[in-house]
Amino acid sequence: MAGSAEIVMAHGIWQVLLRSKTFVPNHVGVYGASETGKTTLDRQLTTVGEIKELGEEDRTHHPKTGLFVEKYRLPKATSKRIKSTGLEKTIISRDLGGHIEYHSSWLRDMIERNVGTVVVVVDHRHLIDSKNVDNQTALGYLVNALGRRTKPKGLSLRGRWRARKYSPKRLILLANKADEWMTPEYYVEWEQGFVARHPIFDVFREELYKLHEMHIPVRIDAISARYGWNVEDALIRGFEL
Ligand SMILES: Nc1nc2c(ncn2[C@@H]2O[C@H](COP(=O)(O)OP(=O)(O)O)[C@@H](O)[C@H]2O)c(=O)[nH]1
Ligand SMILES: [Mg+2]
Repeated sequence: MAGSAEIVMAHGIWQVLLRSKTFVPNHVGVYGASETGKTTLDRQLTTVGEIKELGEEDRTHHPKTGLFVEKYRLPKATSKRIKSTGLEKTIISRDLGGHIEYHSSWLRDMIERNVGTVVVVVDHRHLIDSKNVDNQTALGYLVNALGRRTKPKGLSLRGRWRARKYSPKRLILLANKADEWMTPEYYVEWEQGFVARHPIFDVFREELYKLHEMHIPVRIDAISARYGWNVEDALIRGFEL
């Protein structure tokens, strides 16, 4: 029966395609204000289980390099595999610092690696203290830089060429430390898909609209990097955009 053989063949090819897709490395850039949990997230993706609490000595810093143009030496990007509901992806990311002096290093990282997926990690500090704008500053910087196609200092020749047209394929906004701010009532809403309803996201809406205008799809979700809750699921779902 030729018909069924074709189906078997097609199925085989489909399997191969599916398999190989999981090995295509996706460049992911993880940015956000200091102490939002980027290093914890990086470790969560490389190991499994609860990550120890990180203190001041664990803050991420980069040494200065560059003879003529001052820039920071960025840590090596590492590859991680993430899995969720039968889907598997290989992502490549590196753990950058969140302090303001590193903001332009985020851009440099994004452009040099041609990052397709930008992950912005925020936490609930603006809910605790309404005067704190660390999270808004971080997202605002990125949105502004993407909108203006800001060229960071210290780009390679290739990077400078790419910077003229660079735009990420998607942005995932992750509200971390859900173990601290998520209530049982909100958990129900989150489960039903109404994640965006939580006031933690209110301060970001204007910036998110700007991204929509730039045709960069945005997905928002809640995670707990420290306890590994919803981390891989949120990333994999973000890739659906
Ligand atoms: N409660 C809670 N604390 C977290 C979570 N993720 C990170 N933290 C804590 O937040 C602080 C900053 O984390 P770190 O990963 O160093 O942030 P980074 O500066 O963005 O790299 C540390 O004390 C972490 O233990 C989380 O999911 N829940
Ligand atoms: Mg860090």
